[in-house]
Amino acid sequence: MDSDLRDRQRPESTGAASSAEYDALVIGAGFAGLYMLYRLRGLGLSVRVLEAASGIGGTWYWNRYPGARCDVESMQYSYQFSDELQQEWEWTERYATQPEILRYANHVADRFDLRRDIELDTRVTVAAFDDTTSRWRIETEDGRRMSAKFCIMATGCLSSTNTPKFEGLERFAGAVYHTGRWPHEPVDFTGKRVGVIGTGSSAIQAIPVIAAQADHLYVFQRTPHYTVPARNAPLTRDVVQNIKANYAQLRNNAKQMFAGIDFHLNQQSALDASADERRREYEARWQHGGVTFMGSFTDLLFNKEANDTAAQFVRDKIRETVRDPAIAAALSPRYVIGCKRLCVDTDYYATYNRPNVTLVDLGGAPIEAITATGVKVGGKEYSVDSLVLATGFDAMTGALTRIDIRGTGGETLREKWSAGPRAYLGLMSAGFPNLFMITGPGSPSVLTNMLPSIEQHVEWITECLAHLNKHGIKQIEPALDAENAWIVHVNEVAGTNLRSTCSSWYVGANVPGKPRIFMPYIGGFPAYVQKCNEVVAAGYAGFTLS
Ligand code: NA7
Repeated sequence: MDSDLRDRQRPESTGAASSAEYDALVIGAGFAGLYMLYRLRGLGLSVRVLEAASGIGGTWYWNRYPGARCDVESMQYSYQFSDELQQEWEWTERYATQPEILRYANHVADRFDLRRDIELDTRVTVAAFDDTTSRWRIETEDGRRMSAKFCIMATGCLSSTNTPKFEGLERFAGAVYHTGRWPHEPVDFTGKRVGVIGTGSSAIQAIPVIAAQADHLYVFQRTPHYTVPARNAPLTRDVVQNIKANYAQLRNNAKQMFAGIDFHLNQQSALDASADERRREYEARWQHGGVTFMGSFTDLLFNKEANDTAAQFVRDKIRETVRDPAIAAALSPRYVIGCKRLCVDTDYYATYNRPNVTLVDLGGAPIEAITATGVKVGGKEYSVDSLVLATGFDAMTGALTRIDIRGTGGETLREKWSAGPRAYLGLMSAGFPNLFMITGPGSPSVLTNMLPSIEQHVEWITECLAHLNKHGIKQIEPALDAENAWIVHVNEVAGTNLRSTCSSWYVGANVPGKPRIFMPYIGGFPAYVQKCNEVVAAGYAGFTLS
């Protein structure tokens, strides 16, 4: 490629000085950043990936809390861009643990020789578009500067942690951990009284493991979450070989599915089934394990009455599992199942039968204070030696708005998004030319298997840059009316789905003061991909190319 795209080409892999100029800078070396680097190299561009962490892997680098594993099955939560890669890598369990996923990310980096263009320990603080040069100027926390024609945010949807401003937290004398920033050294809770704040997906994975080790575990629950058993197990050779023999078929089937995951979706309405049929279907899915429980019937996320039948099934399971009826009742959610992301667990509810576990139900009230020695709730202090904040993330927007991103005329992304994220297709935002987001707000992202969604975005961006190059186009950004129309559509579709009806991180409700907007696109992976392809086929409809 000898063209405009390479107008600041540097020799590759020089361990380049940080004041350097590149064709493209990619922020983040998780699954999105790694694949983006691979594809940009394929275009012949000079690329640098900037990563705040001391290692690659993104969310899987940080989230190393006890019990951390993916809730999408490992054979599907993996790249498909290279058949050699998917044939040679051996997943060992139905749901991969965090260490195994991190090993996989590192294997990919080595296999495709990616490390030489990744700068670790490099936190980006500023990304500013220079109107005169049409280039992105990047500043890092340690004061380095670099620039690029294209800036690609591979910053992740669940990477900016949410630490609530608990009164007195800084006074706590013991150790404080956040599940999303877990230390690399082993943490030993043996003989300790531990407090876990939060009962989302991270907590639900960590609680059974911590309970087995700690002297006593107090769980501070603001809202109960629904969770279904994972039924995790080692993958047998036969299962792996069967999948590998038909991998392309599996991947294609997955792409036709709403969530980008291949599974059997029952096309029947829950309300057309008899009570017995419903129970059999829910029981079979409960025994099978995993999030595909929500595929028991076709209307669980569209019809409240249908949803109630699944929610009641899970509440019955909680009552059967948890011996103390008062604890079972406190653990039983009353809102729409699947509204907050459905969790997947190993022995979560049964953990509350242990004599060393206490559920402290906040009943929707805030934690009063953290003292030097414990957690104060309703006037009572629970003494703990260690605190685990399983309080989640400033999801989807946090990693972007924490960077001072400035577009044309100096407009900041933070200001532009102050009433909620605004992006066309979740890929670009008007006023920020040549700045791309991978799985940004307004794309299916967190509602899907992240790996195929990441690959689809990376491939779309790659094709787009190749198009710009071929036609000598210097700049691309969304037209404001197309962006506005997409946001209207994102909101309209959200309104048809029960997922928009509760206080979840999908709507930003977990972060005080965050505008309440359903952020991901809930129209499904196939419809979204079709829209992206149509936009390209129509000559990048809705984008301004100059
Ligand atoms: P989540 O799902 O956002 O869970 C966070 C939990 O922390 C949740 O139970 C919250 O209660 C609770 N929380 C948050 N702030 C507070 C305060 N101020 N006081 C008490 N409790 C609080 O984060 P996870 O890390 O578990 O999972 C995130 C995603 O990662 C998950 O969906 C998977 O996709 C992977 P709330 O429900 O808001 O009342």
